[in-house]
Amino acid sequence: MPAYDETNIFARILRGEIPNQTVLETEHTLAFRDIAPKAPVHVLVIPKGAYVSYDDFAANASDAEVLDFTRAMARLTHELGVDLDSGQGYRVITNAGVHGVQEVPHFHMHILGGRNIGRMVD
Ligand code: DGP
Repeated sequence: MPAYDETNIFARILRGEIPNQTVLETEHTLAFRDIAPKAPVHVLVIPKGAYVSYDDFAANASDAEVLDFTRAMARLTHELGVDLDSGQGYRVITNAGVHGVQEVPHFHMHILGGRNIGRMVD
């Protein structure tokens, strides 16, 4: 696992050095609007802990962090109005490393919705 880069943009957001449009904050998790939204709903969900990628987070975060993050994701789909009860739906993706074309090396999930996202994987 590459060393965590404390200067990455999401670390700076977590330190309050860069503003963001927060949609949810819990003990271990922050969710905010993507700066370049690809859909009407495009929210990034990040753990507050220093994890580079999904596999880093899933392997090394505490149970409390993983549960908090997972429950925050569920709460967000509901509060953003894209959960299945809304009749809409959504896509969750995470990009990791070179082949995943990860831009920011702090683990994050994208929640995309508000339009038909189309198929990416057949
Ligand atoms: P990726 O690492 O490839 O999953 O993409 C990172 C995403 O982060 C991309 O959709 C744009 C977004 N992003 C980059 N810089 C900022 C920023 O300063 N603020 C916000 N809100 N989003 C950002």
